[in-house]
Amino acid sequence: METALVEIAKTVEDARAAAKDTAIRSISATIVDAPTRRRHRLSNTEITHQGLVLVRVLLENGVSGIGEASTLGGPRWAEESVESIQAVITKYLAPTMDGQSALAFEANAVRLGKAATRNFAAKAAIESAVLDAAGKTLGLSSSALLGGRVRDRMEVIWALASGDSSQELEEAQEKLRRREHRQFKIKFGFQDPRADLKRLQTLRLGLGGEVPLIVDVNQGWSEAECLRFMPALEELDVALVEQPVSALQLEAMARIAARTSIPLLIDEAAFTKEEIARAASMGCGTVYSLKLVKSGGLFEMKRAAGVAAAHGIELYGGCLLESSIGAAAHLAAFSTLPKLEWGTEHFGPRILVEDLAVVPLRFEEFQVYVPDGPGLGVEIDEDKLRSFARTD
Ligand code: MUC
Ligand code: MG
Repeated sequence: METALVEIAKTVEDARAAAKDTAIRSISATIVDAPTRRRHRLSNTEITHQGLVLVRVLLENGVSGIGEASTLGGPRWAEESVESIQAVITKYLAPTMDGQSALAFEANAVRLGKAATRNFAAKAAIESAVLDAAGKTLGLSSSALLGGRVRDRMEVIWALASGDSSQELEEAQEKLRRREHRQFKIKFGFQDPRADLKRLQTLRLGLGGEVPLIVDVNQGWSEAECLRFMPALEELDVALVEQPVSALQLEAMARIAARTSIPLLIDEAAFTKEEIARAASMGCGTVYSLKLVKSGGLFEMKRAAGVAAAHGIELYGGCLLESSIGAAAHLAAFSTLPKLEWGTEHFGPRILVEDLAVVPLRFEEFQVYVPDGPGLGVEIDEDKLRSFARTD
């Protein structure tokens, strides 16, 4: 009995000592250009590489953590680019984290908020890396630090975005055959709406009536085009339409939502929880896409989810084509949400030619699994980081 008590006291002592040195010693940000397996087109950009920023945090106790900021087509999906993310982290955000405890999550978020306005991808990457290091120090998963898991896996949607309808149908059929994905999101908006509808018809005919199809217009249509073409989407039994009009036209989006039977997903129109509350109360949509590039942090993303849910809005676990590193951070938070009605679209690790994690996320039976293990549960593959890191 005596020995056991001594053992416990020693473990508590060790934990206390480790926790004491949780001060942040350094933060670094490395730009990564990771090739994708095929071109990925959206209304306002087209990529063949993913622009990511890998953030590494080192604590005084020697533990290091990793996080990832993602962009899509440089400063086009959002206003941040990999260059601005690296600069803002190096010059403004990292200095404000110097010496702060990795366990002071909320106080750290306040400090980051004071050091820079918006710049959400940069802030979220730092918080993810700090949470990873904190979890490794305490021997706890990030999802445990975020409140504990309600789910350890979730349905994962695949995005079709080459613009070549026969290639898209083939790709979707292959995902179905391999039991990897059974719900698909089609990118609209980079060509004439009639051409987009033809692609959708090909998919609907090829995949049958049961497969849920989501259309993401990425702000590409005017209200008049929505008036004209939404009935065709209803005809094709589209399950969800994402951000059909400009993020700035909230009134138009509300009018479109009132006219169609298809639920609208609010994406670019609402980043902060205040913007969610406004878009929700205006009736812009009934589903919200959660993303770290919009919330700026994992705890903040959970608060954003709460605001959306309070307005009766369903939740969709969004992405920005992150590698397993950034995806693991999102999944850590998504796993703790009481409801995640639409699952997630974290297919990023599978569209990259090479994922950045030593062990990529597990995709099985149409689901993606929240990685186990302390912190985020993923490690950066140093060789891949070296091969894709931008050196100039
Ligand atoms: C978006 O607008 O949803 C997510 C998947 C994809 O293909 O684009 C991103 C951003
Ligand atoms: Mg979207």
